[in-house]
Amino acid sequence: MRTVVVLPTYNEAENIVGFLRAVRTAAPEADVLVVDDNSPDGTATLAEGVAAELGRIKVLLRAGKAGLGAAYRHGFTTAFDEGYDAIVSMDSDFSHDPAVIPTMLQLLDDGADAVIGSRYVPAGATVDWPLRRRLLSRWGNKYTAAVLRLPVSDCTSGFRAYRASALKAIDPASTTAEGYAFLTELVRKLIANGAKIVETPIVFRDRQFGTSKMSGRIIAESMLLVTKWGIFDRTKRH
Ligand SMILES: Nc1nc2c(ncn2[C@@H]2O[C@H](COP(=O)(O)OP(=O)(O)O)[C@@H](O)[C@H]2O)c(=O)[nH]1
Ligand SMILES: [Mg+2]
Repeated sequence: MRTVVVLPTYNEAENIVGFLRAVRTAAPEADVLVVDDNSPDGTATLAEGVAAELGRIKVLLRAGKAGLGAAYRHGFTTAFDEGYDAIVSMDSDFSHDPAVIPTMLQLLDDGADAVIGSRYVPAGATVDWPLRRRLLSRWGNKYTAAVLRLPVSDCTSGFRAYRASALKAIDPASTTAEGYAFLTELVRKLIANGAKIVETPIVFRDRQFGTSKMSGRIIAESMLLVTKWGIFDRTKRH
């Protein structure tokens, strides 16, 4: 399977160099696509430097910060154009361990259409996160799964592997969410389309360097959209 790892970055100057090396070590066969929203801290330039050294790393430079959803929409469209068979998505701040990538690709090989690295299945965990974020993520996910009736325990995990054809089939460019809700929006569309989703445990570690881009606005968008989709699904059924 020709594989690309899509890495959205915004102000990850302290992480990106080491992270790109870690990805190459863990998944040497995979190409990498960095999607940077013109980070003022020079993340893209640093990524270009590693790209020149290691090869098979591309940096997609976008005009400005437009959110995780928009960055992934752009990255996935590029990955489709370049004909990859498998697309891995993950954060660029070491919260997601690149060592799990081969397991995810194996699960795709075994027949999954999408593999979600889950904090909320047995052996999954979140460490170092403040209690506030742990609760928000855990209960946000419980709410999401209940309201949307999704058989997935971690809809907002950004660490995933997709069979490119299954992802293309739901047309990610047609999604609208800006923040984490984008991840839920994809799960919802994949399941509606009959995709086989498998969860594999991951241990999510809080970043050691740089800062989170999570905001009250992103949380509000997520809750609002999940509620809206839930109401929409119910009125459609009746
Ligand atoms: N390109 C791009 N990347 C983003 C944006 N917001 C967050 N990211 C990246 O998405 C990943 C997850 O974001 P992060 O702030 O660590 O979220 P948290 O782990 O939930 O606190 C990191 O690699 C960020 O650099 C954005 O607006 N544009
Ligand atoms: Mg993070």
